[in-house]
Order: sequence, then structure tokens, then C-alpha cells
Amino acid sequence: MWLNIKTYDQYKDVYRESRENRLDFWEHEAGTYYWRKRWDKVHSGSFKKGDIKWFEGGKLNVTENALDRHLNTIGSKTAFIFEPNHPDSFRRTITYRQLHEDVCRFANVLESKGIQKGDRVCIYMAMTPELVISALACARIGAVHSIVFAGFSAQSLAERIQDCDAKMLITNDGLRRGDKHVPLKDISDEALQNCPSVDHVIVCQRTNRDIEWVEGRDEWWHLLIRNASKHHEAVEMDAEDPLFILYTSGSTGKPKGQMHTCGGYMVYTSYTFRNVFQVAENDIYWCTADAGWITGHSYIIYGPLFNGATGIIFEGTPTYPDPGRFWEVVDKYKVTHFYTAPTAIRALMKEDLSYVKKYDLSSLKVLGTVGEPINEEAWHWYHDQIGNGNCPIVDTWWQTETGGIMISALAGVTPEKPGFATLPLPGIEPALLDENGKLIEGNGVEGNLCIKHPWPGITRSIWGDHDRYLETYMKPYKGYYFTGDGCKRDENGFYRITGRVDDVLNVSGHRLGTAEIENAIDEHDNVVESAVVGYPHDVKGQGIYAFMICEDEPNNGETFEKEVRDLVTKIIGPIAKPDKMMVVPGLPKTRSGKIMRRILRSIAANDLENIGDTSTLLDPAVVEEIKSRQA
Ligand code: 7RM
Repeated sequence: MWLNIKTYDQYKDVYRESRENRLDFWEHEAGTYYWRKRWDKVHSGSFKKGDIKWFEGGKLNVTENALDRHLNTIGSKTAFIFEPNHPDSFRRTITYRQLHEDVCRFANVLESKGIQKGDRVCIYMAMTPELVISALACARIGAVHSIVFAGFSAQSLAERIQDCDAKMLITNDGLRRGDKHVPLKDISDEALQNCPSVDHVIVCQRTNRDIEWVEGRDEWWHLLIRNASKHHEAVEMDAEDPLFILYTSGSTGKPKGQMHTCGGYMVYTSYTFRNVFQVAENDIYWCTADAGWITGHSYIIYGPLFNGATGIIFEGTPTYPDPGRFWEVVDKYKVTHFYTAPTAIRALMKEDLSYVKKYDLSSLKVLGTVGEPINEEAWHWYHDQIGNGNCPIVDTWWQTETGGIMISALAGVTPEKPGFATLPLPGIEPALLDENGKLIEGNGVEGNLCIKHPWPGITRSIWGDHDRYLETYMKPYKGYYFTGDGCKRDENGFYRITGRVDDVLNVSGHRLGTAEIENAIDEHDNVVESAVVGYPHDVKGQGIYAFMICEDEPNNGETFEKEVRDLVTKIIGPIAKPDKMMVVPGLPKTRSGKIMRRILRSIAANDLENIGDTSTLLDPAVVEEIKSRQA
């Protein structure tokens, strides 16, 4: 029987059991899936060595668990409801049986193009069912998918394709999000000029705009699937074979390709989805994330399908055609579970309440948040106005690296507390450590959040750079996994994530490295050096503030700022554009040349009184000059 925790007492019991007998706990959970061959060893490896394995020797295909297994029981149940960008465009529902057929067809197409087990396939698409079908078809043939968020630029796309040597790119002619049009095929063409590894491009029609065509390389999705068989025997995978790569920003250098594997990721996303959201048989579950992020992977695609849930794939935005869009969709489909980002809540609570009141939201049973800390004001608005005061809110803390939810209330089962992710899931043991690596025990404390023991969903490596994996996660606190987040544990043992303690920004729930943005800004001819920090922003959570040293003082400040914004958009994408900029004569640096970001953060937050000690700086006068420019 699948574990489905239904009471707080049961949670406490299961948590204790999982702690006393961790491997039995995971083995039992894994035993509920369809394995072609059972594993030889539940778990091996450690954080110290960074060689973590789960269910080694087990053979499976995740799509048999997401699709085939359901055919005899819920084949005619809706797997996905597709809601397009514009409410008047064509919408459709897809049953488990249809989805299975579509995935099999496309798996045959991929194989006919020479894609084999282990090959990488890059997916750069609109939020439509074809994106999900592409990912699942890769999983079915054992190809490793790398989904790239369709808001990234040609250069970012190229970088991600090159890093994993993808052989194929699947894209759309274009997409519409809100009133914007994104020419995905044009962007892909530009990216592919520098990607010799790609020899096939499959284009799925979405906007019917004119596009360039490379004969022999490009082919239409709809023509390819026409003659493809709807039967496909899933390729047998080892539990530890890679399932996908997903790039995420870190504090230094280029984005890291997080590598997730078949067996552990399946067990972990399925277990967490079931227990956190408590979705019942006829519920309608809606996660508003984009499939280009880990939330979309784990809680639009994989977790819900393993559990046979009905989910919504939403192509649009919270504010198009008006700020009532989310609530209109909730009303239309009688959504029971709604999972979104705090930034969306903060943006919508600024709008007139009539956009909420116009719709019947009484179908809602559970609300969720993810991606960043939620402030109490937004929590209460969500709870009162959207949940009508009677829906539990699950504030789910996790990361691309963790594969699935780690700290969260279980909806309606365990207690909630505004601003707190609350308690760890059974199987997960958080630990707080101080700067010196000392374990902080007891309650009412604060420290750097680490995890004590490996769990099945953890990323196994950074694609092509295992040393960086060890450096980033395993070395900072020996014997622990380091999350990069700061965290409080209150008197009752509830956890509150306070934000990153490294140079990673969280802008509207999007994770961005300061170094990446700085590298982009430094490409400007007139920029000598730059430093990027976050500052509190009432909708985005964090805004981006760029301090720049220029070769020549720009004669037109506005033109210069626009050039920098355009440059960052071109190199990374619009999400990384600085909100505020300042040209400075110098940056606050230590004698060893390290930029003192703490000082820049205070200035960016306009917290000029609390800049602190500047005596260790190479040139303390720089700070006075920057302060006077800010004022
Ligand atoms: C799922 C996701 C991970 C970072 C993480 C945190 C922050 C995520 C919460 C949160 C406070 C939360 N993956 N974060 N969830 N902070 N409360 N419930 O977002 O890899 O893109 O980002 O996001 O800083 O380290 S991610």
C-alpha cells in the first residue's frame, strides 16, 4: 500500500519510524511501483564521498509507472486539461490512454531520428501538452531530456545545448505568453549556429508565423507523428540511469546541469506529491509553474502522473487578459488544489479585489506556495481571499537539487504557520549549522540549513563536472548536504527559510546567480567591472541592483541603462534584467580584492545606517561616494 499520511499523530509515528529505520522506510515506499526487476541494494554512498545511489540494480521505466500502469484502472480519466494563453483559444483534455498513445507515437518518432538511450534531447517549448509529451517520450526511450525555460535567450539556450551535447532540439515555431510573442524557432536557429551536436530539430506548430527552415535538419511535429505507431515498448532503465538534466544557477560561473536519475526521482516525487497535497480521486490539481523549472518537472509532469491525478497545463500568465485570469480558471475547472509562487500572489493582491470576487472559488480545498519565502501579508491574503479562510496552505521548501519537496506541511494533516515551511517530510532530517560547521541543537535557533542523510530525490551530479557538485554541496559541511539557505527553527521546532546565504538571487521565484548577471553586464564596451546584489522588492521578492564601474562616465545615463538591460536580455533573458543601476567610481573591496557585497546590499536596500564596518576595505572612501550617489 502507498503511504498516505492522514493524521498528525500518524505523521509523528511515521517520522519517528523513518528516522529509526531510514532504509526500510524508503524500500517500502519504492516497493509500491512497477519495477521490471527489483533492486539489489536499497542505498549506497554518502555525502562525504558524493557517490549516492538508490535502488541500484533495479530495472524500470518511469513512463510505465506514470502511464502504462494506469491504463487498466483509470485509462479514461483525464490526465491533463490544457488551458491556452488566451481564454478563447482552443482548449482540450487528454486522458491517460491518449497521453500514453501520444507518448508512444512520439517515442517512435525520436527513435526513427536515431535518438537512443543515453542521448540528450533539448526541449525549448511553450507550455502545451506537447512539451510534456516530448519529455515523457524521451524518458520512454531512455534519452535524457533537458528542458530549457522558453524565456531564456539564444545564448543561454546554446550554452545549455553545448554543455550536454544534445543531439536534438524540440521547439515550437513561436509562443504567446500574455500579449507577448516569443519567436522560439528564430531564437533556436540563432542558438544552433553554435551547436554542432544538434542534427535534428522538431518543430511543433503553435503560432503559425513565418519561420526559416533548414532542409534536412528541421521537421514538423505533426507530419512526423502522422505515421508513427501508437505502440512502443518502453526501454528498460537502471534505477541510477539519468532521467533528465535541468540547469540551475549557482553562486559562481555558468549554470549547473543538475542530473536526476530514474528510480530515486520517481519514488521521491511521487511520495511527496501524494502526502503534501493529499489529492483525492476526483480532484483537479493546478500547479501554475512553467515546466522549464524543477517545480514543473516534479509537480506538473512526474509527481501527479505517478499518482494518477488530473492536472492543468496552463500556457498563460496571471494577468492576461486581466488579473482575474487565475481565478477564472479555478472557477471554470472547479480546481481543488492550487499551487503557485508568492510573487504571483503579491502581484495579484495589489489588484482590485473585484477580480477575485467575480469568480466562484468554493471548489478550492488546498493552496500551496513554492520558490521563495512568503511574507505574512501575502499569506493572509491568500488564506482569506482565495481560500476563504478554510483551505490549508502548504508552504513547500525545496530546490532543483532536492528533486522534490523537503520541508512542508501536509495539507490538512500537519499544522501550518504563516511564513514557515513548518516540518520536514518523513525520511528527511534537516540540520542547522553555524559558520564554523558546528551543529546547532535545540529550538529557537538559526543557522545554515543542511540535510543529514541522503534521500532518493537528491541530484546525483552536475553534468560533466562532478567536482563542482562536491565543492558546492558536500564540502562546505562535511558529512552533510548544504542547501545554500539560511533557516530558523522556532520554539516548536518549525522551520522558516530566511533566504539564500550565498550569491544567488531569487527574483520572482526565479533563481539567478549574481556572477552570471555580472558576466553579461561586463560584456558592455563601457563597463570595466560590475557587482550585482539583490534588494527587497515588494512584488518580485528580490529586485536586481547593478553597480558598475565605467571606462568613461556615460554621457546619457538613460541610454546607457537601456543598453545594459538589452544586453542582459540578449545574453540571459528578460528575467535577469537589472531593476536599478548605478555607475560608481569604484567597488567596496577587501585588501584581497573580494567585493564586500554586504555593503552593496545595505546601500541597495537604502539601509545606509547599517552599512557596518568599512575599515577593512582597501579604499573606504568609495563607500561614501556610492552612498552620496544613492541619496
Ligand atoms: C522549488 C524551487 C531553490 C531556492 C531555495 C530557496 C528558495 C524555494 C521556498 C524557498 C522559502 C520556500 N527550486 N525557496 N522554496 N524559500 N520558502 N517555500 O524553487 O532550485 O529554483 O530554487 O528557492 O532559497 O534554495 S529552485
